Amino acid sequence: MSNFVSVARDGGVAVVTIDNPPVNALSFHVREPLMHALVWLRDEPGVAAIVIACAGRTFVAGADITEFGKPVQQPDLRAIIAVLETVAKPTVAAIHGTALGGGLELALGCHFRVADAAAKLGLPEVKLGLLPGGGGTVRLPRLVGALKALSMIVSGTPIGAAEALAAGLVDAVFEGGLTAQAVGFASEMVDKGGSFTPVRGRDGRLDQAELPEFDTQVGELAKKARGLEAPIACAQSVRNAITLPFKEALAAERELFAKLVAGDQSRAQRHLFFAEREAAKVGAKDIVRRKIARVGVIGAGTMGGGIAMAFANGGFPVTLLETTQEALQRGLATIEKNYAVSVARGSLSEDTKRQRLDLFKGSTDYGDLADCDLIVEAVFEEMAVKKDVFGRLDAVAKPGAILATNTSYLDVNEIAASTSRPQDVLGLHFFSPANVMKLLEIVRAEKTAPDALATVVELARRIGKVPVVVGVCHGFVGNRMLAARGSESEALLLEGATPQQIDQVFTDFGWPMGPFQMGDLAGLDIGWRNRKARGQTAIIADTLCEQGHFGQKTGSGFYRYENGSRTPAPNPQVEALIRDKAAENGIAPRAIGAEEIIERTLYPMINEGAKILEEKIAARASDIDIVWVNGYGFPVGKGGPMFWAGLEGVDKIIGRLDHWHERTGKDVFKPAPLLRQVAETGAWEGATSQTA
Ligand code: 3H9
Repeated sequence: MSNFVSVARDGGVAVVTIDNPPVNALSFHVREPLMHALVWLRDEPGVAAIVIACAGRTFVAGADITEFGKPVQQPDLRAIIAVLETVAKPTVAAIHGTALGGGLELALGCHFRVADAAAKLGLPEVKLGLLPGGGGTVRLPRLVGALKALSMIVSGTPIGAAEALAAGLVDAVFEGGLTAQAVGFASEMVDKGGSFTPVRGRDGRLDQAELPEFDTQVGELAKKARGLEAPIACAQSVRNAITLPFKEALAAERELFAKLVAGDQSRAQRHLFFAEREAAKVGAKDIVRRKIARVGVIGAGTMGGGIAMAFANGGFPVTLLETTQEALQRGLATIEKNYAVSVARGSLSEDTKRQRLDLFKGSTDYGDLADCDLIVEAVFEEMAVKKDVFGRLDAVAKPGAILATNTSYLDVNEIAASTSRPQDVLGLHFFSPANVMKLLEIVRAEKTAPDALATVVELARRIGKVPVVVGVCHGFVGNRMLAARGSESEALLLEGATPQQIDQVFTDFGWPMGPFQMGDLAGLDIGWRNRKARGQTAIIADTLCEQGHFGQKTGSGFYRYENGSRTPAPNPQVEALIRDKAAENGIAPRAIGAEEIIERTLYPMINEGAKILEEKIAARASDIDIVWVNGYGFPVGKGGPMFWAGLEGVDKIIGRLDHWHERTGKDVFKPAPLLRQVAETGAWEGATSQTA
């Protein structure tokens, strides 16, 4: 029929195969022939049943995301599903790989769904700032009930075939030979005879009595949504499935979808979807990656233990090295405890826990690292200590082993130069807790070999991390911009803002917490130690630390935490301290508004991002967005700092930076030349290449 949709006959059953690599997205060039095929087969008397299957590695993974934001070319997915529902003969979706978004909605247009045992099914549109717009919110509840549909649609997390079978989403699960089994299933249905009710007509599982429970869950959800529109719209649409007739609920879904797809939040989240994939494209496709079979981790403290767990979770055997048996046993015990907590929470089975623990080999002898293909050190953050470790590694590691430093700030070129094999050295900046946090800054040093870099980028994705390659500078991308974001914190306090006021501006913006809550959580002593090492001071934070107030762990910091509570309460002593210090420094407090707080925290951060691009520490503005969304809680609905700068208006940002630069003379406010270029060209990428 076309290159993308073909039809074959197996007896009386017609098999329609979609073949649109890599993920069989429902692009216009698929929809058009698919529609023709369905209309033809519906009306073809010799065809007794229709199976919809896919070639390649997966069933349809959704609508074609690249088409969003452009005029819709008919037939759209809804029209195709409407035609499917006019077919009187049995229709069967044969699902392998993933049936996601519009893919699952297409399958919901069929009378039956059969799945390969390894298949996953879900409606992940919420992660793109959308709701399922092809009838998913009104058809799924008809099969699995409204509460199950709510949880699937609002989380966007796919479920496995067995769960889908138990929930009523699929009708049969097969191991291997899926298309043939689907044809067999369709023939059985033909033999059974009778009429087949489309999903839209099956109201049996919709239960008004579930509404109070449904609304309670939506209430909880609304509290967590942090300004995101899509989860709320998803919930509203599923609710409509219970309260409105099918047609009206479908029309309401369509309206909500149109609104979301045209909005900034979905644009931002779609940007992040492609940015994440772009960031992982490192090195030519034909670069031969090095083989990584065993990983070594040096240091079994919080960071080293977390890194070791991250690799074990990805299925890699890990040699964990410590200086003493005691420290090693302590580290291994913590790892075991962490896995036990996951088992207790129900997120890990006892079997998997045992399998993971079996992957660990503890040692206090550097010689035991000789069979490792990648060795990550997570020792004390001090150049002399790191160099000593790399000297030892140089002596024992096998040729071609990749040697990585987990540093947050140190010069990876200097560390590499302390070995005889700088081409094998790079930085792997994990974020704590390393077994949980997705972001991995991969630091490319001057002499890092392209194949070593490409190997770790691929490896990072295999262990579920989001990798971003960055260059060498103090703090790399994330921590360097964090410093710029915090550079005015103290000044804002002294001039009249309170910690809670600043934090409120951050949480209203969509951050999970503000900078002072964050400081209290991480421990104020960390920043204090860093400042002392660099000869820097911060009037308020230093005083708090001198008085022993390190944040949550001491019961007080910028906030009070009474009786072990983790909820920050305003701290009158801090407010008095701020007033005293302001008076000492001759600063008269004034009212400071939310706008000013944003201008003096987030604008310098964007400016620093522009400098990072100028210096080629990051390859693209979108890489910076990925760092901030995955490592620092920048709100996804705003697409990361550089994307948000576009929404905010780069012209406006420059104007205000100029203003604050004039007023304070501080470098953080001096607009980077690249920022001015972006204001002219309207795009980060074009402006970036001009400075190349
Ligand atoms: C939707 O369906 C809306 C409807 O409800 C309403 C309609 C009216 N479109 O991730 P990978 C590309 S919204 C276009 O690296 P994996 C991707 O960019 C959609 N392109 O592979 C990449 O390109 P490149 C709901 C897509 O094996 C390549 O495919 N569906 C799409 O790690 C490989 O992707 C979703 O949200 C797409 N839909 O993971 C599912 N999907 O090579 C989104 C992928 O040039 N997709 N590409 O960089 C996924 O979650 C993963 O891609 C998947 C495979 C799990 C399928």
